[in-house]
Amino acid sequence: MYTQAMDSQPKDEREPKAVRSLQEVELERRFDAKIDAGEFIEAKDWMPEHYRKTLLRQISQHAHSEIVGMLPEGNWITRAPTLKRKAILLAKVQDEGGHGLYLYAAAETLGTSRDEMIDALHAGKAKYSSIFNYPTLTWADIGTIGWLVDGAAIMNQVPICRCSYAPYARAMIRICREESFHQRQGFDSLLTMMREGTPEQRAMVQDAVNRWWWPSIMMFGPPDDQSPNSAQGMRWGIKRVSNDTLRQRFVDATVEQAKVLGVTLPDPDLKWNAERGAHDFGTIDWAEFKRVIAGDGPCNRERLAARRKAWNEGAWVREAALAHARKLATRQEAA
Ligand code: FAQ
Repeated sequence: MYTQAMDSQPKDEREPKAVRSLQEVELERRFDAKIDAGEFIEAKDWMPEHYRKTLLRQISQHAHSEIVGMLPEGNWITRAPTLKRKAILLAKVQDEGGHGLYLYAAAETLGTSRDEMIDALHAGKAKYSSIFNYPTLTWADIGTIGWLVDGAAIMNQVPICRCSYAPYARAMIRICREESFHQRQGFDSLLTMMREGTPEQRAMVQDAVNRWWWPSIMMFGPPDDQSPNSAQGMRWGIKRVSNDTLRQRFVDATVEQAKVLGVTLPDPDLKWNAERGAHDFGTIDWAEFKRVIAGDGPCNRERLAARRKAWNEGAWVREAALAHARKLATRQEAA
């Protein structure tokens, strides 16, 4: 069970100690040797406190992103243009909810309960991906999210299937399979509009691509030389590939897909650099990125308000489930 390791240590024992015992030094030596040998760490294995906290931060942020990420797309379920597109979108949004649940369960193995993580999100203390703070203005935004946002998510998440923490790596294998369907359905929706649509529909796709391109390439996080968590994350095998390398891979793959779609990526500096064997691209507006992750993006307040409302309105379901569980336990005790 994912929750076996939960609260197995009292909180004060998890705080870093100034003086480490010989036993702890030896445990850390063995842990480092396991990481160096490319072995996985399981929930019940000893791990340094900083490793546990780093994972908890990343996995819970990732879980929150999946759950908040349901909102911009969920907004379009009732307005999908055909039954086929509606069924696809419903399945996709449900998948994102499922991804959030696998990830909260993986994070719980590190000793923090789902309620604590959700409280941190609702209090505005926990981060979630910057990308979900942008609005979905037209139906073309839905295809564009699938193509660009899920495309960026896959690029970032495939290496996490080899993360050193096994419960996270296992969750990511299933998530990546589903993300791949998400990317394909987005591309397919845009291709239909570009090939079979009216000039207005084609213009709608181009407008959506213009608005989502830069936020999508921000998803990979700050440049490597300004990424405070990267060095240690790479050392521990939590991160396998750097923010800038993944961003570059995404740009290179997407340029070719944009040609097939017949859309222009909104960057006049985007061009092939034969010497580097990669595309050069323009300067990312990091001031905008910082504003969005600090809570001041176009939809931050709306997203958190929607999450809090859903949580409050779902209280009766949680209470009923707990009451049912208590009733069953009492019956089993009596039997
Ligand atoms: N947004 O030192 P680094 C999806 C923060 S899921 C907000 O480089 P790290 C599926 C970072 O947390 C999308 N904050 O950090 C879907 C750190 O802050 P902290 C989510 C960001 O952890 C599709 C600070 O900046 N994916 O899309 C962002 O080494 C469609 C410094 O950054 C994941 O979470 C950002 N974009 O690298 C769902 C994947 N970037 O915590 C619905 C797992 C950075 O120190 C619809 N996570 N920050 O206060 C990761 O791979 C990493 O955590 C990174 C950041 C790469 C996101």
